[in-house]
Amino acid sequence: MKHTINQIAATLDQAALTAKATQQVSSSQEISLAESYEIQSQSIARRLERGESITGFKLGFTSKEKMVQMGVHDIIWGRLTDSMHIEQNGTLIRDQFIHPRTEPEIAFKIKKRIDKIISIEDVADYIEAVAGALEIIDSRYENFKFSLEDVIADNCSSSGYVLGEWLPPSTSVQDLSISLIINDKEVQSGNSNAILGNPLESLVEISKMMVQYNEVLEAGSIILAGAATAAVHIHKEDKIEAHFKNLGIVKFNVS
Ligand code: OOG
Ligand code: MG
Repeated sequence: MKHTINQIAATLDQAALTAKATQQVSSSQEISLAESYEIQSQSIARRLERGESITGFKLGFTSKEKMVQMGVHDIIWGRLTDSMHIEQNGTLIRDQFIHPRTEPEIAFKIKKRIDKIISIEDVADYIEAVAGALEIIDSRYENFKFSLEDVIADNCSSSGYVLGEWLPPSTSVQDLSISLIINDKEVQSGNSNAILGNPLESLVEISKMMVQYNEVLEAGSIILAGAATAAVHIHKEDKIEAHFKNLGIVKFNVS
């Protein structure tokens, strides 16, 4: 049976809320790209009705490493809310997630409203601060498997984020070594230029997508540029760290 946009949004929201995986939408019906973003919007609206607020946006599949890991090859965007924020050195409760993974990210804080397409030359005018970050992704689909439309509908697996210290916008985010360390062992390493050749390009890309989907980036919004490495599963009692050249260390623990 074909489900409505509203029903699919409710199912995905419930899957996140109860930490129980659901079937891929694409296993039972076809949805268009526009419909998948509409499902995302409606499922996030349910969070907003429960009192959450939007803190920013994330990009996905901005690096070859992530495209190869997940088999999806288009840039996508999702929404971040305040309830997804985990304090630096804070604790993530494993049982509130289905099959969580983490990945190092670069974060930007937006200085002034972006409501048009910006070019790489203009990007610096819009950045208030930069930071290292860790994203927690937790696909609401069984086996962490999805099509492009599935993952967009599922808010691009967004589940949590930890921010490092905010640094001045003059801090270079290009050509930075990045290392993901779990329980004192390096499990992934990469370079920030894996993100679109230059992580600043993520702001150009998000500005294009915001215009396309009639959204705006308000001053103070957080943007996650997308991971430069594959994501790694996390488990109870894990101690997670990301080390970035120039941006310092970002950490959280799992209980
Ligand atoms: C989708 C989210 C992709 C990234 O940084 O590329 C993403 C997923 O991998 O589940 O967050
Ligand atoms: Mg990510």
